[in-house]
Amino acid sequence: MPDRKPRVLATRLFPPAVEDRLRAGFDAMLNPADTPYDADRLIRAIDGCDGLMCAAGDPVNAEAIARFPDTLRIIATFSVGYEHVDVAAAARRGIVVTNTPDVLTDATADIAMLCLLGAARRAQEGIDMLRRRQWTGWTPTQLMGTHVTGKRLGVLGMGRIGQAVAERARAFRMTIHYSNRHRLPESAANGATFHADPQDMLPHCDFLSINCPLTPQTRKWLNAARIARLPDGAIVVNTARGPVVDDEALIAAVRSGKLASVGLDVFDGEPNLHPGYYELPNAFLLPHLGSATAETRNAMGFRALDNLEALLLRGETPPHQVQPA
Ligand code: 8YV
Repeated sequence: MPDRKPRVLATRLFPPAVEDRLRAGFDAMLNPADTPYDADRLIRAIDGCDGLMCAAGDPVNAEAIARFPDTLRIIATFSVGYEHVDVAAAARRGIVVTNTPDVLTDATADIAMLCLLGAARRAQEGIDMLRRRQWTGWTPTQLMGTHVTGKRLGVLGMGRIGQAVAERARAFRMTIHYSNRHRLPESAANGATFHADPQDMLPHCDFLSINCPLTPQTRKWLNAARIARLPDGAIVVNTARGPVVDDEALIAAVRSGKLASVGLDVFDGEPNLHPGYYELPNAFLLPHLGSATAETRNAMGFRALDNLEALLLRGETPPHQVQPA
């Protein structure tokens, strides 16, 4: 054990059980008001810290990392996605970066199915009609949506979450197609059809679920040309990262009827999503709820703490270290 508690800056208000454990092991600098940090405030606050516990949206980019104090040894993000952390810049300064894989797979896959069903079954229009007191009664043609059972689902990014989405979709008797950097062994593909080039998968997608990380290669991947390859009336679901889609193209495709709908939990520029989405009555939109269950958020926090404790309290390699691309 070090002779003093290592100091850790927590950028957000984390669940109580997570903060209790953070305080027990570390000299914890908390953010009870949950005011998001901008780069300058982060640089001031992190002075003298050994560890940083951050979250999606925090400015942990190359410029900020270059200004971090020499004392900082680990950046533990409370997320599986880590595009907000410049891992290469951290590595150049000898700072370890960790994430929280696995524990949010099921919660995020559940939200993908909620988005898929919500978009297919016109849930937003139904909810709006009801809550505006405009429902005058059942009619044989009211809010007819898209049938899910037996349809084809294309999964873009068949990692842990993509596979969990496919597993759920099979219970809806959907046929699974997928595209991934690597073909999966059959035990993991479970009968899903592999497309080495994701563009070749698009004509087979009555539903497309985006489950890939945000990288320079996937940024604005779903653009107008690729949307055109989807069957007419297809539905796009995104629970990964907003910037994987080109918002203008997606909104135009829903407006024109090329796409029946979209189910989105993530947005470019969150929380300031493209205003065009608000004008699509049939879009099913959620405010980044993918991992938002009490159990999952605790598990994410504990996983981030496993990483911090391994390095800062025991001098061990953290269990969930990520490497530069
Ligand atoms: C998290 C997520 O809630 O873990 C991720 O990558 O997208 C979310 O579900 C969020 O990023 C917390 O930092």
